[in-house]
Amino acid sequence: MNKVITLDNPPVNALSFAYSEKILKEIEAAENDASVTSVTITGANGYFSAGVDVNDFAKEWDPSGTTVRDIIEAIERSGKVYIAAIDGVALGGALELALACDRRVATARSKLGLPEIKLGLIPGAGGTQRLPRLIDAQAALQMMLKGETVSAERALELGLIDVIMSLSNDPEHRAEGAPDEGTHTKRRVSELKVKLPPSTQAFALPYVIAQAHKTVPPEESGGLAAHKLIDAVQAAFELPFSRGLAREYRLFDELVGSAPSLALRHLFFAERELSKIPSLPPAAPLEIKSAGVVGGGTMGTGIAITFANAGIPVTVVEPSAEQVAKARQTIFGMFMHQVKRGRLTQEEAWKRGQSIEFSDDYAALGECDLVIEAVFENMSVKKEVFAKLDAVVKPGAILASNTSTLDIDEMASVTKRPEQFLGLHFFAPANIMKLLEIVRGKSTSAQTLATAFKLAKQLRKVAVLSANAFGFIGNRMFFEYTREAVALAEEGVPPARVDAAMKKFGMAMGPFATFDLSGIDVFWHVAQGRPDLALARTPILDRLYEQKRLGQKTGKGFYTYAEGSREAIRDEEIEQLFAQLAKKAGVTQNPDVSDAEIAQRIVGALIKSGEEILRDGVALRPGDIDIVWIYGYGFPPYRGGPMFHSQQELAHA
Ligand code: 3H9
Repeated sequence: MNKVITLDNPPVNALSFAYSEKILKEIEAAENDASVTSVTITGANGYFSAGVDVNDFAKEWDPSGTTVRDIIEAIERSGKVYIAAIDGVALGGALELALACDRRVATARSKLGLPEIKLGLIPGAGGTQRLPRLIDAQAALQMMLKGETVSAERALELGLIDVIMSLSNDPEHRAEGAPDEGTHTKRRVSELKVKLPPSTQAFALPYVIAQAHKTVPPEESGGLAAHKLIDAVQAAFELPFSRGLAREYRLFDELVGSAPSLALRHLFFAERELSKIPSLPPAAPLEIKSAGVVGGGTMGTGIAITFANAGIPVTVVEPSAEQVAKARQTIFGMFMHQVKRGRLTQEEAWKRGQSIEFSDDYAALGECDLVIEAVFENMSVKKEVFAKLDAVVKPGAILASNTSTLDIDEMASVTKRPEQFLGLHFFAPANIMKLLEIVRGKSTSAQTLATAFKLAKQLRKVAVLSANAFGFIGNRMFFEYTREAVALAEEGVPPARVDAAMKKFGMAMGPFATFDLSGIDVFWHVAQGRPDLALARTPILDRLYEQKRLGQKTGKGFYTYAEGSREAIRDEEIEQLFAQLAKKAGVTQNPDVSDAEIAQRIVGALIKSGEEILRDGVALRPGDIDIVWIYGYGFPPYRGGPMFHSQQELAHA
């Protein structure tokens, strides 16, 4: 007789300590029942299981309690045949559980993976020992290093599952019809031989690939898990199964308390908190079936592509036929670039391109469900756009501004629909950057916000709610961050050194390189409207603006750039300019600061600004700020974001 054990622990059937104990008991009951010859393990609630409950790691991780390891060890000892019948997601410890079974079947929609590295961990329930035995070892290592989730089809190709089949809705007959069902031969993965002889190259290559994909943080800190993963897989080659497993357990247990893992787990939960808005009445989101974008510049075209990529038809409006042609060309060029890079097929690029329409007439936006303005960052220009839009866009449709600093309520005031008005602040390049700030005006309705969060998911963006305040969350902090970088340069630290120290800290890019990438003119214009900003009071921006040193786009900014190149070359002229300005202002020179001090000062300014933002109620939670800085500004994920980093520093002070 076949017994079915169903993983049913909503929402995602996570294998917590308590739930693992329950499942272990069911397995023990099956083992003690002589009439049971095979056991099918399956899932419920649309998932097989998301793996071990990550909350259990937040508590003191105690592997001597009941964990998935005990379930797996019971299956491994058993003489009965175990079948994993997967429908939906099977991740982490849950896939490891499936790997310990004798057969694995999955529905076509299923997704399988060992994503532990994304939490700064390695598979810790036999995954590093069984996966390289079951499938090609190099593919196994690569999958674990990237934390990659594969489709059922790919899993079948890899030999990770035996067959793709549909599963009965009746849990008792879940895997009926599975190949070999009823034959009682054990097929322990632990008894298989690793499929590839050990070689340095076989190990090094996937590591390099993973680095390139930025799934593995740099060696000195977050790379810890990647090294331990390689170490564990090496054991699968060199040691008998049981000793390899012991090594994996030890390495995993060491990682649970490591700083990068704590940070990455914090981010995992912070990301899932984002759409929980306290005190917001529940509201059914509207469906955005078509969108409009006013403005075909860098932001507008990037936003249009984002919609097209998500399968939402979009219309781009520019005021003249000439500008329309330019916007069309930009978008066409961006799709062609994706094709050249092998990221899109010609057909797909064509299809997406066809879903974007262009017009020089606002009337073309009349039937859109949402229209986003992405014109020049100037209040009167934006108000003019919204007054026009409000007159032509159908009632009930949402109007949004992509402003990065300006007052949403002032813009909403020129419309008759302030409830359907909000900020949707995309980050450049909009089709690549994951962050979206959703800015809530004083009248923005709960339904408009709910629609924005749902849309963000469709657009594959990570959305963070911000109150309507200057610079919202990210840019307000960015101005303080860059102000401190400028202060260091005024004290005689070359911009290139400041940037190098920040990269060493883990930032994707130094502050001066970011100035040059975004354009000095962008900051200068913001500063004109906000003379109270500390950054606005530093004369360097005026000087660069006067000299037309606007950054990468003019070949000169805080660095110089060779024609057509983005490589930043240190420029002594800038250092001399800083020295002159400092002398005039009587700034004491102090160039002999260490890299650590540079990072401490700049990140310190960032944290101070984050604290103010929380105090002013601009961000809901410290975790929201962390997410903004991870996804919008290249803060290193293995430090958990500025607010988490500050908490950790305090804890260790
Ligand atoms: C592991 O397994 C270690 C082993 O190797 C060794 C051990 C010895 N735990 O994302 P969603 C919650 S490490 C606890 O919005 P979706 C989540 O917080 C684990 N909670 O839904 C949220 O809660 P709430 C390896 C979890 O459909 C709710 O479920 N596994 C876990 O967009 C819905 O989540 C992973 O890393 C968990 N493991 O995506 C998988 N997973 O509603 C991580 C989810 O209160 N999880 N929750 O906010 C995921 O990738 C996605 O959540 C998943 C669902 C694809 C499963």
